[in-house]
Amino acid sequence: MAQTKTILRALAGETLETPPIWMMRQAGRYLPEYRATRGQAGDFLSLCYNSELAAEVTLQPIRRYGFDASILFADILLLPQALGADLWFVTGEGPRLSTIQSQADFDVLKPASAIHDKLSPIYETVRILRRELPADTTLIGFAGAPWTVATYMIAGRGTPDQGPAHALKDTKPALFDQVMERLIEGTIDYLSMQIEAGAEVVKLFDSWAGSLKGADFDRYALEPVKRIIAALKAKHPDTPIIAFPRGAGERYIGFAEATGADCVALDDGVTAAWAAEHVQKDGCVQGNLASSHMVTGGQSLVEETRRIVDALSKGPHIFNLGHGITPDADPENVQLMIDTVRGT
Ligand code: 1CP
Repeated sequence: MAQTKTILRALAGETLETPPIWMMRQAGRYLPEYRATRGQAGDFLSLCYNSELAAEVTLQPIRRYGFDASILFADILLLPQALGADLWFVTGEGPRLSTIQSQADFDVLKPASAIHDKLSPIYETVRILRRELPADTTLIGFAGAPWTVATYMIAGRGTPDQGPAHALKDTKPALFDQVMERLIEGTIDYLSMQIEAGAEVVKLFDSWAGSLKGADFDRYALEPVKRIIAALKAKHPDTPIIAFPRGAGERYIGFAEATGADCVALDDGVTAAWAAEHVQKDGCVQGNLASSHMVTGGQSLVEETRRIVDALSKGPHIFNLGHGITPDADPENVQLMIDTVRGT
């Protein structure tokens, strides 16, 4: 069936005159209406598991800006929690989890097939969104890629260099591989359920892929994503998949082809002109405006936005930031970016 939604057309490889647009973390703390709903929910995790309110915050940026896609409001750390890890958020600091340092720590985790009770409110959020989103807005589901999720599960928190995960990988490879296997299985099950509930596209966030070098990149960033994509495509061949190996640099080259992803998301560490030459030749790309422009705005936002749109205009492109929008961003700069992309 011919697609009418612009995001799905770009993901199918079509070059559009105006790239469709959405924004990572588009539902987030830079928006006053998000802060109000989050206050109503109590805290961040309560918001994630309250299907009505999670759908509400997902819809807020669609109402305000009319983005072409909406991304399910949830978090990559809900999967480890469903596998049995403790998870909580410390205000102003970020996530905290139980750690994995030994076989005994791993052995308390549940099998991948046991995640759905805990995650059922997330599937309900997806179902609400499919009913309530405008007909031309694409719904994106997501999960973290195994390496990135493993870095949090092993360290018990975000880390600047992913040191604890690298240490476990290098000193206890058999234990590390068990963590990765459990995450691969859980991610396949989790994303399958999101698709069955109504997600039209899914995205794998590998925010820390850039800290894997050489053969480690192939083994822990590329291979797991390839396996997840193969399993999802076997069950849901028509659902496009976006991969985001953030910080991959030169390894962006050939990543879509090697993993079977329909689109790769570009961070702001590569230029759009370079990506047009080396990455977009294999299919759709998404990205890559530096999110700092959402804080600073002005003429440099406009010029950089135009530069990216022009550089990627000869192939399939979905406009986005290179990483999530930050809480200190000005909502008016988001509108300026959208107007610049759409030429209005
Ligand atoms: O206080 C708040 O309201 C929480 C801020 C927040 C939000 C809005 C967190 C905590 N998560 C989210 C939502 C979220 N997280 C989405 C929703 C959809 C959207 O984009 O609008 C998505 C896709 C994520 C994905 C996510 N969570 C990633 C991958 C993408 C990325 O930004 O690199 C990661 C690494 C996380 C972990 C996480 N969750 C929250 C924070 C502050 C972090 C980063 C922790 C760290 O490393 O310090």
